[in-house]
Amino acid sequence: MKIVTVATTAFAGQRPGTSGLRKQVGVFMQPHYLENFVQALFDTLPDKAGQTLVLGGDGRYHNRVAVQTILRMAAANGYARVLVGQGGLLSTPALSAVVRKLGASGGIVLSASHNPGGPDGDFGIKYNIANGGPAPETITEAVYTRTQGITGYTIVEGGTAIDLDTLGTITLGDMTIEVIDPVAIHAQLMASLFDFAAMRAWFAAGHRMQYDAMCAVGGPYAKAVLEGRLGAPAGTVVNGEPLEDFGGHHPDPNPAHAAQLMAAMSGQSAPDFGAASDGDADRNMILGRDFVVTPSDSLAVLAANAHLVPGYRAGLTGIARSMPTSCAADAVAKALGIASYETPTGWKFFGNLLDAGRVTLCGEESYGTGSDHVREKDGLWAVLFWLNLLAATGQSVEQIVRGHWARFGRHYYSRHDWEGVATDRADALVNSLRERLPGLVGTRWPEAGAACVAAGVADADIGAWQIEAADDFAYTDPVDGSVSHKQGLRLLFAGGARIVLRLSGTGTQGATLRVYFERYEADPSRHDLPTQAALAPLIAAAEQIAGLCLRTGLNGPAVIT
Ligand code: G16
Repeated sequence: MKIVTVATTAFAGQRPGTSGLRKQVGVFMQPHYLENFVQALFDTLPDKAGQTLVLGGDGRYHNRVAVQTILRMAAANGYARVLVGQGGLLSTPALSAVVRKLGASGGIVLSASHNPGGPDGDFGIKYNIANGGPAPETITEAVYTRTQGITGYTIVEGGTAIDLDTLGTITLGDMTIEVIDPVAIHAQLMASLFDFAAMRAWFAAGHRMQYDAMCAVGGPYAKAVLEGRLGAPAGTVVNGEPLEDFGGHHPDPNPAHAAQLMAAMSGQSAPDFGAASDGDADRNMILGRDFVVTPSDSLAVLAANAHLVPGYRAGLTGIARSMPTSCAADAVAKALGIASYETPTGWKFFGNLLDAGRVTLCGEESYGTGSDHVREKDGLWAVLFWLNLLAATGQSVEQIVRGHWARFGRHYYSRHDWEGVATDRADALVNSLRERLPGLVGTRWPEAGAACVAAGVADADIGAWQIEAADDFAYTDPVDGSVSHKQGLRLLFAGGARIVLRLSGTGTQGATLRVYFERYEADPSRHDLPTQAALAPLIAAAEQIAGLCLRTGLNGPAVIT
């Protein structure tokens, strides 16, 4: 084995965002680009002697090349052992599970999550620490700082390609590479949490399900459990083969991008239960027949019914949600008499709360739900949790959600994504609004009242649509005291309605402005409003207050979920 040091120069912009470093494939394929980032990461971590690293990705274009490179760099940087998913594949939740189960010092996930793949798509890299969760900002910032001063990286030179497809052990110099089957490890973890016998009976009774894996890494995991262990008919999992370009699909499980599943779940002959996961299988979407469950409601429903699931029968310690996620889960926490936490966007902010045992369930509006079984959100886990509830209650998805609303009230919720905004325009919009926040407190928004009337929403005078508080969300981690500023602009109306604006940290082209709307409705006779109509007052107020069309130069949001 010959270790060489290759001279390099720094690339600008290697700062990780909400979830690792994400760029277009062409950027990652530049000579030294990936190597610089990996070397900066290895330089930032303590001594690698005797340490185990877990490595794998969602199989998107460039995954195999990147895995080969990182293996040769890990050997040159002194790792004792690397565990690689077979074929170089690992879902994000499976990586978290493997890091925790096998005592690794950390893991590298190669993924750009729900972003499209292929030669013209996106690529990404993220480091997870020994608890199995995304590295905190202290580490990602240190890595970024190191990338800006890097002058060389070390790597094992040449040699033949390492066989990633055959389970077993290979040596690379002093380092051992173990090609593992993460699907079996994850399936075993799921079996330890859920009532597989009841779920098998649900399928045996003739209930049907469609799981859309979106040609991404989640297919084999879903097939192994649903069609393998639970006896669902073959074909329950569609788009189940991971492809480098996700079959040309946008592997983002929401009603806009999972159009095939939405169509399949419509009509009297549709399956009882529909679900999808994203590129790296950590996101989930839950559907009933002609019925969409919002991610915020999903978290609340899981929390309220956790006692029906073996792994959570002992009760929950607390629930955490990201700030833009609806307050539906808070209502459940209050009813259960347990703590609720509001964190910034990004799964990394849940890690300390989970490690400290303060929360059992976490969730985000961005189709992420998870628990303390790993330190990532987990798409298949959320789907199986729902399946367990269907089997335990005998109810449909819609019945469960409507029952939940009747008990806790309904939190109408929507996110509008303004995509491809020029970065300077997006920054100017957010900065201008931030400066005007103090002056907005106490103001009334007659446009909101007018929008109520136009949308046929009767309560035109709800709190007279007055802004009670407005701020830029800051978070102090209750476990380690670290503070994160500028996490989203909040306009809080009397009566609990909210508008939140923030810039996405996961895009790769221009800026994406996310505008979140939430409004609480206690009255069950008003739980059937079309969501956009129910939120029309807030949507009108946001346009008036922030000047969205004018300042972005766009006619409207590209995606509404
Ligand atoms: C990542 C993070 C999530 C976050 C989401 C959206 O998910 O892990 O915590 O909610 O991005 O972030 P943003 O609004 O900044 O784009 P994923 O599934 O993309 O890894």
